[in-house]
Formats: sequence, structure tokens, C-alpha cells
Amino acid sequence: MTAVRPTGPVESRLLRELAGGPIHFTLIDPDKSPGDRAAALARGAVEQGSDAVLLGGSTGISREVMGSAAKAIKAAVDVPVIIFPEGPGSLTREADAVLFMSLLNSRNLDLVIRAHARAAPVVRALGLEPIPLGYLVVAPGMRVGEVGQVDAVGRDDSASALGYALAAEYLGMRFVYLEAGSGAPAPVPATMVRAVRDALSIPLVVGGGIRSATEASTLLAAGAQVLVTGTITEEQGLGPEFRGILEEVRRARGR
Ligand code: 1GP
Repeated sequence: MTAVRPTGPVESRLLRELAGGPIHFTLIDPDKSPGDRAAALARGAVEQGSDAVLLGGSTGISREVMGSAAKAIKAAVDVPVIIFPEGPGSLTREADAVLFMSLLNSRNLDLVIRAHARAAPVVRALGLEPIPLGYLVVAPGMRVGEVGQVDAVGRDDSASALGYALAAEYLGMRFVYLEAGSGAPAPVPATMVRAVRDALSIPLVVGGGIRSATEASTLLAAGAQVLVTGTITEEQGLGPEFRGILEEVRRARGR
């Protein structure tokens, strides 16, 4: 027994990369991009410098669909494949890790902690590495805001975002994710990212609505350490916008 749960291999790898500057996660929805298409997207994204693949979506993805996407991606690329779950039903041992995340501003206790009590023994039995993360939905929140029954943090309410983020850190979570919602018309405001970054000691993940190099650059300058993009690859593949975002991440790392 140690006093603190040891950091697993995926988290250790992410922390090593973060020591060199910001990184990028590519979100793939296996319902929209199953198996081989998921693997092709992942291969292209990693070739352009993306550091991990998140697998998820906000509608019930089955264990089988998640499993076959994870397996195909792992055969294609050498970056962590991490489940971004919307419930215990999509957990699979084919992935490397799972964001073990509490939806901090949900009104539904299931999404704050109760589903986790059901999922934790499954995560343990599958041998999946849990990465503890506080997930905070900022307006407009989009589909995850609705499904997650959130009291979305207002876009001008950096003080609330800071409070939630710091509470997550003090509760022992190891990452905080500020989420504007997949497909949001604009990402989380840079002023909010800056306010949270200034207070937080753990890595800050930012996602939702990032579609251009300019938005990526603004968020990185404000202190975002992990940028997550999903819609842009689902809609446009690995085109110039995606490349532009990855170039900004590389530039922020000084590469
Ligand atoms: C959603 O933050 C992620 O959970 C990615 O958002 O699909 O808007 O890139 P987009």
C-alpha cells in the first residue's frame, strides 16, 4: 500500500510530454467513424503530431463498437488510446486508459459520482488505467450540456470556473477539462482559461468548438495545456484547419 495511488503508464507519458509544452488530443466518435475509418483518422492525426486519441461520443456507444475502434487504432498508431466515456457501458479492455471523470456541474448525481461507483469495479476488472479528471461544462455546452443536465458555467463567469477547477484539484483529481461542448460555435473564452490556469497546479484540458489555428493559438497563449478537437476531423478530415491547429501546438512547444 502506498499513500497515493501511483501514476499509471498513460498518465506518466502524458505528464512527460506536458513537461515539454502543450499537447493535442484527437477525439474520434466510433459510432460516426467505426473500426478502419477510426484507424485511418488516428494515423493521419498522429502523423501531424497529435499526442493521443480520445474515443467517445455523447450517445451510448456499445462496448463492441468501442472495442473494435480501439483495437484498430492501437494497431495503427503508437499513442495512448483513451476512452472518453459517457457511461460504464462503453468500457473495453482494448483501450489503454479511461478518463475517470466527474461531471462537476451536473445536477444529476449519477454523473457526479454514482455511475462511477458502478464503473470503478469494471475498470479494475478490465485492467484499464483510470485517469482522474474534473469535467466542467461551460456555456453553451451543446449536447453534453443537455445530456449531462448541467448548470453550465456562464461564459463570463471565470470565478465559478476557477472555483470548480480548484475544488477538483483539492479533491485529488489530476486533470481539469473545460468543455464548451462538441460543435460549440466558439471555444471556452481565453479569459476563463487564463483565470483557471493561473490558479491551478494540475494540467488544464480545453475542448469544444476549436476550429481554427487562431482559436488554438489564443487558447494556448491563455494557458491551455491540452487541446481537444473532434468535430473538425469528423467534418473536414485532416485538412488545412486541422494542420493549422497542430502547427500552433508545435509552435507553443517550440518545435
Ligand atoms: C468535445 O471537446 C470535445 O467533447 C471536442 O469538441 O467536437 O467541437 O472539437 P469539438
